[in-house]
Amino acid sequence: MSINPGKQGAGWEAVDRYVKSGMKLGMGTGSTTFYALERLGEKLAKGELKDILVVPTSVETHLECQRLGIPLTDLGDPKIRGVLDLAIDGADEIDPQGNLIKGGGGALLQEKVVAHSALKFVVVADDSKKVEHLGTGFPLPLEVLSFAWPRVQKALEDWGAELRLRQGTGKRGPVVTDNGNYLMDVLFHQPIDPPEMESRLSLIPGLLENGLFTGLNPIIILGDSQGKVWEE
Ligand code: A5P
Repeated sequence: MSINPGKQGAGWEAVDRYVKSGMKLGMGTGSTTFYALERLGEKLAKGELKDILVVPTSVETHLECQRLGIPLTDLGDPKIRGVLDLAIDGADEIDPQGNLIKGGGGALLQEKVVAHSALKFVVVADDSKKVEHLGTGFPLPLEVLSFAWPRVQKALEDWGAELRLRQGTGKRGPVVTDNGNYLMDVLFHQPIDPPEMESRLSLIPGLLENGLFTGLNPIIILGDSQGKVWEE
């Protein structure tokens, strides 16, 4: 696999700057987070970090942690009780206010639970993820109860949005998430107000989660194609 210097730089920097021994971490899903996992695994193996516990946000992240020898647990662990010291995750779009679109990898539901469980949230990305407005470029992912998707489609089309049910590759038919639900991707055609849209979407029955992450005040670490890394 070829290395992406921007993603690698951002992922490594998040671990080097923010992860301390003894922390309970939430780890997201995606190629940039996987560079952070790589760094975490390396530092644990060398003994530079100790007593780390990780709550993964997807089956893929769970498996990657197992492969790297990173200790895993879940939010119900008595040592955690729903509160993490830090979560590190990628993003599909980042606006100037620090609002995010996430869910390109289909893990948005667990990612949002983990981000909201963390005392500090660090977003890692290459600089191509920065946009002026969310929602008109990268389609907004939704996790939807399979029974409810036609109803969700109608509700969003009535708002003038364009939706599609995400289709699998490697299996015909819709993608089924780690939680057994469907994914829909929405284009709004016009800039949206992210906090307002996140709230409005949460009122639609059967729409289990949307990929807008607002109000979290994340630390954003970006990297570019030359491997230069900076915090926004
Ligand atoms: C996973 O569902 C997403 O939220 C990812 O965090 C997002 O797609 C970023 O992925 P990359 O780091 O692979 O760009």
